[in-house]
Amino acid sequence: MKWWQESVVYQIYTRSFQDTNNDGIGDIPGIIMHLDNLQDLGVTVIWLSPVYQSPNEDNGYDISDYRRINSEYGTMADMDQLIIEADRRGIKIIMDLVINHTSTEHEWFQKSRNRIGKYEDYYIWKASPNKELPNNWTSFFGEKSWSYDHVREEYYLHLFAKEQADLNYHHKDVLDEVKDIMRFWLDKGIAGFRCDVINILYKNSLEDGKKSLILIGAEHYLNNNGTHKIIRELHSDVLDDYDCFTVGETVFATLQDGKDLTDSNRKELNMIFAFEHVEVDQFMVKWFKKPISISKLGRVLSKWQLGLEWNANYFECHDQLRAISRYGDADQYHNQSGKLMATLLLTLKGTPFIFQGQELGMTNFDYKSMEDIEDVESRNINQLLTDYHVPKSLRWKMIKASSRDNARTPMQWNDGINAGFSMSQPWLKVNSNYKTINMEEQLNNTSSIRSYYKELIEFRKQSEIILKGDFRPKQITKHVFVYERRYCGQKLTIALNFSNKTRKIESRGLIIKTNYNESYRLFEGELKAYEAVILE
Ligand code: ISL
Ligand code: CA
Repeated sequence: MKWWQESVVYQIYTRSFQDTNNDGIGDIPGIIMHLDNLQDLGVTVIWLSPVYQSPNEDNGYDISDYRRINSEYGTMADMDQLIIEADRRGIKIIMDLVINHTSTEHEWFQKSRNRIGKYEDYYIWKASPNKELPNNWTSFFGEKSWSYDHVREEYYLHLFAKEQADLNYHHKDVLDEVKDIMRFWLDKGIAGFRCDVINILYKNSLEDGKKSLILIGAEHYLNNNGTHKIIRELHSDVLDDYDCFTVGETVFATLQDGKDLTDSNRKELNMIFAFEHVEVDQFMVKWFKKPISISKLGRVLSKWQLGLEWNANYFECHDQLRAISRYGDADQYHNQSGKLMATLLLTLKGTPFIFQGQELGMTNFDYKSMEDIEDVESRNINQLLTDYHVPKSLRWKMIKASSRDNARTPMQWNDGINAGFSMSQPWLKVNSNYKTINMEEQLNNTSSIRSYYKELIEFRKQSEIILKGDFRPKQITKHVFVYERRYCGQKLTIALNFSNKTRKIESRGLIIKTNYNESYRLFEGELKAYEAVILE
C-alpha cells in the first residue's frame, strides 16, 4: 500500500478555522495552534484550501500570486512553520492547486489585458465587434461566462466568477508556469495537491453549447483528451520526482472518466473527488428539502466503490452541505447520525477526507436572511433569481438549502465568545448551536461524535480488511445501506440505518462497533434509528 492510501485527510478552510490575531478571520497560526488536536484525532494529512494571495472574491479560489501567502492568513514564515510543526506530528500537508483560472488581479492577467509579450494569450480572449457575447456558455455560478474588459476591449472567458479568468492551455508557457509553481511548493515539503476543477482545463473549441438548463458549453471542455494530456504531463514532468499524491476535483465526472483519470498505468491522478453521490439530492431535494433517496445514494456509492481500484471518499467539504443536516437528522438524532456518517466514511474502500467540524457534527447554518451570506455563488444565484422575478421568500428557501456557506461557518471550539473562533466579529456568522456542539465539550466526552471519529480512525488504521479489502454491496433499500468488506477470507459487515425508525435487515453477526452507547454484542437483524454497526 502507498502511504496516501493509509492516510486520513482533514480539510482545513483556514478562513473559518481559528483566528489568532482577532481580526475575525482564521489564520495559519490558528492551524498551528490546533495541530496537537488533529494529531490526537488521528489525522495524517491536512488538505489546505487555498491560502495564497487573493482578493478573496471566491475565498482564495481566485489567486493573484501563487507564491505568496494571503496576508490575512499570515506570512510565508508562518507557512514554513506550519509544514515543520505538522511534520513533527506525523502530518503531511497538501495544497489546493487552482489552475483553471487566476484572479483578474494576477500579474499575468494585468499583462494580458495590456497585450504585453507572451502574456497576451495567457487567457481566453475574444474580440466582438458588435459587442455580442462570443458564445452562449454559462458559468458554474449561474451567470454568463464572458465579461468585457475595457482595457483590452475584448471579452474574456470565466467559467466561475467574473474575477476568475480562465487560463489558456493552448499556450504552452501557461503549463510551464504551472509546473514551476508546483515545484516551488513541493520543494517546500508539501506532500501533494488537491487539484481544483482539474477536468475542465482544456477548451476544445469556443463554439456555442447545446441547450441545457445548467452549464451551457460544458461539452466543449469536460474531460477531454487535451486535459488528460496536460495532467499526464504534470505527472511525468513534476509529480513523478516527488513522494506525493494528487486528488483531482472532477466536476460532472462519470465512472469512466474516473477510471481514465485514476488508472495507475495512465499516470494521471491518484484519486478523484467524484460528485455523483453528493448530487443524488440535487435541486428539488436540496432546494425544497425533500427527503434524500438512500437507495440512490447506496447504489451510486456502490457503483464507484466497485468501479475503481482506489478513490477519495468524502461527504463534506467547503462546497457541500453539512452531512448530518443532509443525510441524517440534526435535531433528534444528532449524535447517532453524526456517527453514522463517520462509520460510512471511514469504512469505505479509499482514502477518507474529513472536513473541519465534521468530526464535531457541525450542522448547516441557522441564518435568517441573505444579509448573512458571503458565498459568491449564492449571491450570484440570488441575483439571477431576482432577475427572473422569483419571490424573496422562495429565493431564500433555495439559497438556504444550497449555499456553500452552510459548511463555512466558523469552527466551534468552545461555548465562549464566538465559539472560541475569534474575540472579534467573525467574517461569517457562527452557528448559534455552538453552545452545545463544540470541541471542548466533545474532547473528553467518550460518547461524543469526535470521540467516535477518533476511535474509528484508529480502528481503520489497524484493520487490514478496511484498508485493503474488497467492497460488496449487500442490501440497499429506501432506508438502509449494508455492505461487506472482504480480505483474505475475512470479512466485516457494515450496516447503516438512515431513518428514525427501527429497520430489519438480513445480516447477523457479532458487533464490534456501534454508534449507540450500550454495549450489546449479538446483532440479530434489527437496526435502531440511525444506527450504524460494524459486524464480524
Ligand atoms: O460548489 C459547487 C456547487 O455548489 C460547484 O459548482 C463548485 O463550484 C465546483 O465544484 C468547483 O469547485 C471548486 O472550484 C471553484 C470554487 O469556488 C470551489 O470552492 C472549489 O471547490 C472555483 O475555483
Ligand atoms: Ca486572523
